[in-house]
Formats: sequence, C-alpha cells, structure tokens
Amino acid sequence: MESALTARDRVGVQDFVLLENYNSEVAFIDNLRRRFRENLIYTYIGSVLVSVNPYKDLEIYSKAQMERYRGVSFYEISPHIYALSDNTYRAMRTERKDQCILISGESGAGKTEASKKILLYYTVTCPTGDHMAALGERLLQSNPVLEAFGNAKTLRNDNSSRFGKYMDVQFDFKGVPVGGHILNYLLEKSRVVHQNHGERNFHIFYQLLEGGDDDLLKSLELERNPQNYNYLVKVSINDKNSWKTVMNALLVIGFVEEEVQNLMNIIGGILHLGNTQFGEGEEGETYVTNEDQILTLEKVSRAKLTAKGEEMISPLNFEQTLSARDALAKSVYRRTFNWLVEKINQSLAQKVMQKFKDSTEKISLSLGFEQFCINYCNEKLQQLFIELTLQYEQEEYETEGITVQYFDNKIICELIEEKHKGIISIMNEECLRPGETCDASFLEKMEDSIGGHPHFVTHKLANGKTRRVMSREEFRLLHYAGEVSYNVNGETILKQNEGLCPKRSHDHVFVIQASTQFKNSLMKLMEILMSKEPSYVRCIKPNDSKQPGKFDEVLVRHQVKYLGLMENLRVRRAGFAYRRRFEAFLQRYKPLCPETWPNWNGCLSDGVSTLVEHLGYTPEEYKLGRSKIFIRFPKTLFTTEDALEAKKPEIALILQKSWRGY
Ligand code: AOV
Repeated sequence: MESALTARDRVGVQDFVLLENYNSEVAFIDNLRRRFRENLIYTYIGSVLVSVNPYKDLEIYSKAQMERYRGVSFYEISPHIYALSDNTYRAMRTERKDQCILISGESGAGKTEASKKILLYYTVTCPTGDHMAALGERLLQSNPVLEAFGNAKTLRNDNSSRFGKYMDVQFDFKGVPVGGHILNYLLEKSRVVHQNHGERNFHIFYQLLEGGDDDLLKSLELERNPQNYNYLVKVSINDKNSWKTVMNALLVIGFVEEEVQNLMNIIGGILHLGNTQFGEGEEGETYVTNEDQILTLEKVSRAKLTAKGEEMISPLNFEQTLSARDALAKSVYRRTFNWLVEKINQSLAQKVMQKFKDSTEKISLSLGFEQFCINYCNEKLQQLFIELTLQYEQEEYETEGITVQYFDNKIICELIEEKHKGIISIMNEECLRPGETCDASFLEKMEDSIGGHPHFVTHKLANGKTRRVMSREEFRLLHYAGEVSYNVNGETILKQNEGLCPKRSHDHVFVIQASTQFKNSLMKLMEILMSKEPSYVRCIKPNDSKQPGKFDEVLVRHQVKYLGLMENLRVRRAGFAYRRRFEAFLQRYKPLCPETWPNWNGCLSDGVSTLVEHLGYTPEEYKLGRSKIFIRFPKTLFTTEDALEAKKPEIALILQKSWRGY
C-alpha cells in the first residue's frame, strides 16, 4: 500500500496551506504541477478554490460525483467545484444569508465552465418544487443563448465571453431554486464591426449562416458564405450544431417564433448594413453607391430608413460616414443583446406567491470581466477578498486572542478611483479640456497630483532628475500583483486596458465613458457583493495553445502573481495553517488514542485535548478555540496523518471515505 508520504509526493497537498514552505512560489507552482499531472485540477487555499483548466473532459462531473459531495464537509474529501457549490448552498440554508461565488481568472482559464458546473450542480441536486420544475432547465438553457450572442472566438479562447456576467439564483425557504436573474456588463460591441486577425464576430452570425434553414436565409436575403459580409471573417467552428442548440434553448426559455424571427431580422440587418458601400463626392460629401443594399436592409430589418437614395448624401466625410454606419450596427447589437438578457430574465423571474418572496436567499455567480480595466477590476476584487477574509479571520481570531498583520491594497484602489485626484478622475478632466495635445499634459497633471505616491512611477524622480530607463509617455502602477507599465498614447495598452489608458483619437470619448461607466458599475457590483457571504474560484490557464496536459510554468507563474495567490496563502497562513471543528477532528483521529477510541463520551473540547496530548502536540503547535482546533504547522498535521495511515489496516472500515485527496 502506498504510504501517505509517497502519495503526497506524487499528488501534492490538496490545500496550499499545508505546504511546508508557504512563502515559496516555487513550491506553490510545483504543487500545482504535480496535481495537474494527476488530473487533480482543483486545490484549495483554505476556502478558496484554485482550478487549472485541463483542456480535456474529465470524468469528475457525473451525477455520482455530485452525490459524493452532497452534505460532505469541505476538507474531508478531495477538492472540487461541487464541494464549493455544496458548501455555499448549505451555508445559505443554515445561516440564512445570501451567498456569492466570485470566479476570476484570465481569458480561457475556465470561468464560464466553472459557472456552468455550479449551475448544473444546483439544478441536479437541489430539491425541485412542483410549480417550478422547469426553472433549472431554463437556467441551464440560458447559457447557450447568451453564448451565441455574447461569446466569440478570440486568440485566447475559442468561446470567449465578451461581456461581464453576474447571475443570481434565488432559492425559497425549502432550498428549492425558484428564480434567476442575469446582469450583463459592457458587451464588447466593437466586435460587431471589427475583429482582430484570427478572431471572429459573435457566434450567432455564423450560426445563422451555417445553420439557418434555406427559407429563413432567403427571407433575410442572406447567402451562406461568411466571406460575402464585410463584418465577418471566415473561421469555422461547429456552427451548424450550435445553431440547433441555440434555437432549442430559445424555445425552452420561452421565446415565441415571431421573436426569434425578429432577432434574426436584426442579425441579418446588421450584416447588410455592414455591406453598405459609400462613395466620396467632389466636395468631400458621401453617398451610398449600392442603393439596392439600402432597400434590402429596409426589407430585412423591417425598418423605415428616412434617409435613402439621394437624400442619403451626407455632410459627413467618408471616414465619418463609415464610422457612423458602424456605430449604428454596434448600437443596434448592444440593444438587442440587452433585450435578449431582459427576456431571459423574464423567463427566469421568480413566479412564486408574494408571501414567499421575503423568505428567499440567493447564490450569485460573478465572472471577472475581460479587457476593460482588467487590472483595476482585479485590484478591486482583491480588495474585497482581503476585506472580507480579514473580517472573517479576525472574527475567528478574536476568540483566540491573536492579532495578525495583513497586506492591504486599498491604497492602490484609491490611487485609481479617488474623487478629484484619482487617475480616472484626472483622466476625465483632461479629456474634457479642448485641444489636441493631452497626453503630455495628462502625465504632467498626474505627476502634479500623485507624483509622490508610493505606487505611482514616472520618468521623473522626486529630486527633479529623470529616470533614463523610462519613456516620457510612460507611467507605471505598482499593482498588488506586480508592476504594470502604461503608455499614455500606446494603442496596444489601450486594448488591454481600455479604462486606464487615454488615447488621442476619436476613440477618446468612448474610452472615457467606458472607464467612468466601468468604475460605476464596478462600484455597484462591489456594493452588492459586500452584502453577501463570498466564496472564490481562482481559475488558471495552463498553456496558451489550448492543449491538454501541457503545463507552461512561465504562464502559470504569471497568473499566480496576477491573481495574488501567494498573497491569499499568506493571509491564510498569517495565523494557523489548519483549523477543524472539534467533532470532525475527533472523528478522524480518535483511533490514535486509547482514551478517545472507539468513542469519547465527555465534552468535545476535552476529547480533543486528551487526543492531542496523547499525540505529543506542544503548546505552540496548536490552540483550542470554542469549537475548533487550530494547528499552526502543516508538519504537525502530516505526522498525525502518517500515524493514522500506519494504523489504517486495523481501522480500515472506519476510514472508508476519509483521506483520499492528499
Ligand atoms: P473563461 O470563461 O475563463 O474565458 P472558459 O470557461 O470559456 O474560459 O474555458 C475555455 C475552454 O477551456 C472551454 O471552452 C473548455 O474547452 C476548456 N475548459 C475550461 N474548463 C474546463 C473543465 N473544467 N474541464 C474541461 N475543459 C475545460 V473568457 O469567457 O475568454 O474570460 O471571456
């Protein structure tokens, strides 16, 4: 039989707090790698679940697996997204408090999949009420619809969500799911009219062209080949099958035929709009060169275009006309998307009697956003994490009379968002000023107001000299996860970091609106989340080539930094590595002491202290709280585990479901 020690060597520890050297990033990544090799994609940091995308289907999501995790304590069994789901559900039921699950990670790390697994878990395992038997199905089916209209192939993920998502599932007092609600943030609408090389438009366009039946396409005057449309590039995924899935999902959710037809009219209309061509007149005016296109557009979208034919001559120049056309397409798509989400919400809305309304609790799923202010968003999520963990840990330590020091990233959040002198605010002011050259003055303004800030770096040194290694257009922020460089007129950075990087062009207004709007919606989200009991899923992408089995260490290390996982671990380890309720601890280790075996009849706390004294724990190794034992060093626990393992043949029956997973 494999000993506990060799098993640990092979598969690592299931909770990072049990790492001997919790300050070592090398040890952290090594543990992650070992587990990944064994297809153990989940590992805890205390109550935080770290997940590494396997890029292959694992047999760990079956109904039988769900049963394994139902009602079982978090630490007793190998880590799993179901354990987190189950724990959250039970916390909601017993504490009667709203819960939220925050899922973060970069594009393609597995956030969407994680949220689907959680929803599936609730749909399958929660009791169903008679009146709402179909809610679970509608919740599940909302995914393919949202993905068709809100997801696209990008370089980093073939099915990338191009909007921020926040989803509520409401439960009644019996724990039956009775309603759902989806909030969407900042759909990346520019994708409707432009895609980077190797990327695609939203799936629905291709699904319609490949999967729509002949009559439908004829009525929309569309051809099957995406290449005929300016707004599309041809990269095929299995769009035909997805089309069927989406159409079926729309039916389940309750869309009527006419609504589906209208939706497709709009999708078709956008494609026609993209094909409208313009010519340039002698005086710089613009006119439509393919007038029949306008007629088609009118017919397909069933809209009346007031300016058509010769009246379409526009005072805008050629460029302006194209961008007006694209703006129209983007705006129509965004509105349609919002309408779609609203319709889904109506279908998921709680339809129970009013008197039950007060007695519902919620579990919310929140997925990190993409691109827009990604660093700022992570910073906020980290702040929330710290505030809430701190709060929780402190409550727990207060009973023990222990104080702990934490790293707090509030200072960086303030640097970005503070009224009047935060970066967003300075940027807003700068951009409202008339004049063309704002990059330099923007930087100067920042230097004036926040130049001395410990997390802000420019080429200017405090003594008036300049840092030669930095360009004059660059500033750096020391985010909690590391230093990030921003360029005040850099296009590449603009793309990754829309909110933080101003750019001198007509995009400017958009950038500004986006960051303020983003800040506001982020604030609102934070408020909602603060009122709930949070759980965290931190997703990691193992490689950039979407391959199973490949663990790219550099990439993983970057994410470990960026997600602040070492920080998480330190916060968690600042006190005791391990804690467990008296009952659970006794239940597990009682065979190791004749006085507690087979049963302890006194009070639990006495039982635990008898047990650990027998095991030879020294006073610095542990503390007893009111209901839990706290163990300071992983080594203590391992020694105990090994002793248990050595005794295993004798007590095999009792230990059936215990220690797997280490
Ligand atoms: P994301 O949500 O984090 O990216 P996804 O959840 O879409 O990432 O995951 C990307 C792809 O990785 C999926 O389409 C699956 O092929 C695979 N994958 C992820 N998790 C698992 C899993 N647990 N088991 C098997 N395959 C998985 V983005 O939406 O771009 O931010 O916006």
